[in-house]
Amino acid sequence: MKENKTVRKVSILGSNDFTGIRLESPMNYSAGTLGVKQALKHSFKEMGILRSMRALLEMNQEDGFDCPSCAWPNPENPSKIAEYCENGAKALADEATTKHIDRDFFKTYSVEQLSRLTDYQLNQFGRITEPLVLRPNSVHYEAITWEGAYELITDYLHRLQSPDEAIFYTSGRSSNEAAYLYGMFARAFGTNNMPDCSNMCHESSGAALSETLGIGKGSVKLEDLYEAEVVIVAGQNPGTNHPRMLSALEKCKQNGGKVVSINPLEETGLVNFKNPQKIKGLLGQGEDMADIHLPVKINEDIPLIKLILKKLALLDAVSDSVFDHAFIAKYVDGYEALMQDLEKYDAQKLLDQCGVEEKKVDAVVRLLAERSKIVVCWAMGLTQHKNGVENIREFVNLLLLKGAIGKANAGTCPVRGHSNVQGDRSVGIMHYVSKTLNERIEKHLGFIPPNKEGVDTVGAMKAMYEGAAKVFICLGGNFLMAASDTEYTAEAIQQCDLTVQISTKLNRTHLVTGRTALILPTYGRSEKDMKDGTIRYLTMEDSMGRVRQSRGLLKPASDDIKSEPELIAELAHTYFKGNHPVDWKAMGEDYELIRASIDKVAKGFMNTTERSKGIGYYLPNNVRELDFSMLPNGKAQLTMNSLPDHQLAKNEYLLMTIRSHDQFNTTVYGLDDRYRGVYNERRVLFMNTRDMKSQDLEKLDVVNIQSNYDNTIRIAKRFLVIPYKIPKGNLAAYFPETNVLVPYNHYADKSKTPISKSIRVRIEKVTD
Ligand SMILES: Nc1nc2c(c(=O)[nH]1)N[C@H]1C(S)=C(S)[C@@H](COP(=O)(O)OP(=O)(O)OC[C@H]3O[C@@H](n4cnc5c(=O)[nH]c(N)nc54)[C@H](O)[C@@H]3O)O[C@H]1N2
Ligand SMILES: Nc1nc2c(c(=O)[nH]1)N[C@H]1C(S)=C(S)[C@@H](COP(=O)(O)OP(=O)(O)OC[C@H]3O[C@@H](n4cnc5c(=O)[nH]c(N)nc54)[C@H](O)[C@@H]3O)O[C@H]1N2
Ligand SMILES: [Mo]
Repeated sequence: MKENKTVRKVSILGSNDFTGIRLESPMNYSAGTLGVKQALKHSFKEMGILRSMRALLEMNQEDGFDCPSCAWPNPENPSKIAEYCENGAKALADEATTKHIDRDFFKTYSVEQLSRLTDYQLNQFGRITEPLVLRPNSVHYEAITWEGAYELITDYLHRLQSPDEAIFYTSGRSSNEAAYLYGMFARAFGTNNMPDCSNMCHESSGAALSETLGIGKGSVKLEDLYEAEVVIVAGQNPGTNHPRMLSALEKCKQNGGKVVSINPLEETGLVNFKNPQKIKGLLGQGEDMADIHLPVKINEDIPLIKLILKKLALLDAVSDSVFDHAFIAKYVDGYEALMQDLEKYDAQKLLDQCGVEEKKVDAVVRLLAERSKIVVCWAMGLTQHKNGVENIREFVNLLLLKGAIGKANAGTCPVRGHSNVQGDRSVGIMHYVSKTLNERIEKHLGFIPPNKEGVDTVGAMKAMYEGAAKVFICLGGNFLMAASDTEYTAEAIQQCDLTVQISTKLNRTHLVTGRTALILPTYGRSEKDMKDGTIRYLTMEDSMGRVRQSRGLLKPASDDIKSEPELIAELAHTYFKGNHPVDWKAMGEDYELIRASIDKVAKGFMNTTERSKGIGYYLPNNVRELDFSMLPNGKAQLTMNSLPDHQLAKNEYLLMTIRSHDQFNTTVYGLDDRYRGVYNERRVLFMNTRDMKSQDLEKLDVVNIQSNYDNTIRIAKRFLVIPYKIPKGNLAAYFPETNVLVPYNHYADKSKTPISKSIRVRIEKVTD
């Protein structure tokens, strides 16, 4: 154990007391009137009725603001009454809450006291309303002026021996304007140390798609889903995490499309959906969603897809029309090699390994054999594994063989998480070096950016842990709880001299800090950003590459908080003392200047101020144009991906860490997971009844979960066992309570995304 540089005795994990569980059967439909009721309940409680109604009516509307929850796009003609979902409404209520905290709150409560609470309790305190500082020998945050805060950061930055001793983290809720200024400030300061939440999220998708299709983003537009013939939803729980996607799937089904779900769990949203925007849905008639559900074992998607490809290849050998040979000949590289490789695999072994019944696999094969307008949607169930990149490449193989790329109603759909995570990357938040971006920065911004690769999330943890980084600045997020290996990450953060959180609400990363810590409170999406009597707006990019404006309308939580772009600009101005080729201050005041700069520097952006109005504009996407000229032989790449090999000993399981229905990542809105039938408790472990029997466990027994990697034992304490329909040998529990189990040094090859969905664990009954 390293010596902790801070004197504070904070609790890293907070309380693990049980909260009074109640169990019901998992629900067999999502949304409906109950969804609407839940949405309004949260809103009214947090924001009051008037504020709620005003805000909800503007959310996702043309002149309104972008929902702060997920990155699912808005339709071109949004429903005038309610273009939001239950969880979007919760996200809004959470940010626009009328509960506030300030210096008096922190005078009353020390960080030590607060750290003993749960994440749920911390979030309940409400919005932070003024800048605060935690001084080295203190356990209480106290007020600081904005100027004082900028000077303090400047002072610490100047004291570093090298710019690489500072790290600039970004969470994906920031606007393009904020992320751009932030990324450019980090570079002007001299480092590419820009980890972002994407490293823990869709980085595997970016890596796989860049390599096979030449762009790290998806290729479909929202409207493509409406008339797709088959939509595969793999490793994703849209009912909870992207509820508005269900309206798109509903349209697809009404047009005769079929939906296939590939998931160890039969997630409620994929069973039946009662669309709350339609009378029919409100009256209780839903649309059955997944036509076929393949309950694949955790991380056995590759064997499953290989089996499907083998079966399709056999059919193709007879008819020659199952694969799109004209498309393959013109656009695809590696066909023969892939066919030969497939022959190496034994169909029966693949079947046994993936754990799905053959008749279900055959049903999907029949669907795919006859149809070619295929969309594959996926999220964390594919990306957060050791072979996360290969998982996605295998699905790309399927699409390429079917010619389901670069045409209407077909293609790739990595469903993004944070509402602007894709935009942040597009405007320059990345730890690696892009030569063209650097050239443009030099040309248009007039300074030479660093050309040494920076650290990603895993690299950041390690650098702080080892003392190689001393200042840690976070544009949003909750790094401590989002990153893997919570106890290691806590030690890492506590090694820092200064940690800075630019944030809206209190979370654990504000309590487990460097020697000195700052909180710089900022506006939420829904808040009105006024400057000299005019409203300013920001832009975001949705999951499908469309850039749109977002304009808040609510009164900000306080007069003493600042917009993200403005505070970043002021910090940069203070740091450079006005002596830098970029006029930071002017940009912080006038976002049009930022957008004009983005247009020149970031790839694909053009005339953004004009074009982002209304429904916005799409950034260029080579896959939509069938342009693969940047890839070997100028073609899309088929790849050969090996089978996962989890050598599980007796009584070892694979654990996936998933989201409940009442949380947004580390922000816990409530203690229910309605669709899965769990109420008032988060410390639960979903388990197959046969496994429970063989481990001699009863419902609601208390267990500790334990992982052992490289002879380091990590333990997540006190979870209640719940019998659940999950494949034998597999377990599920919620993130972030189980992040303690994820070893910091085990992650996906190539993307370094932590293995949060396939952690090898044992469980141990707690008897006292
Ligand atoms: N309300 C709400 N919305 C959110 C979020 C939130 O926390 N709350 N988070 C946002 C963010 S940042 C993200 S990235 C997305 C996350 O969206 P999801 O990826 O849907 O979120 P998870 O809960 O991690 O769910 C992963 C799903 O993958 C399945 N799965 C796990 N392992 C495997 C596997 O090996 N194979 C297959 N085929 N399936 C598997 C799980 O059963 C689960 O259904 O949602 C975004 N939207
Ligand atoms: N075990 C496990 N770990 C995971 C995952 C998993 O599935 N399993 N998922 C991973 C994924 S997909 C992701 S994306 C990461 C998420 O990682 P992060 O993005 O770091 O975490 P969040 O919980 O989304 O951050 C929430 C905090 O952001 C701040 N915030 C909210 N809105 C705003 C805003 O508008 N501006 C600013 N400046 N701050 C704001 C609030 O203070 C809030 O407490 O976690 C990852 N970690
Ligand atoms: Mo994410």
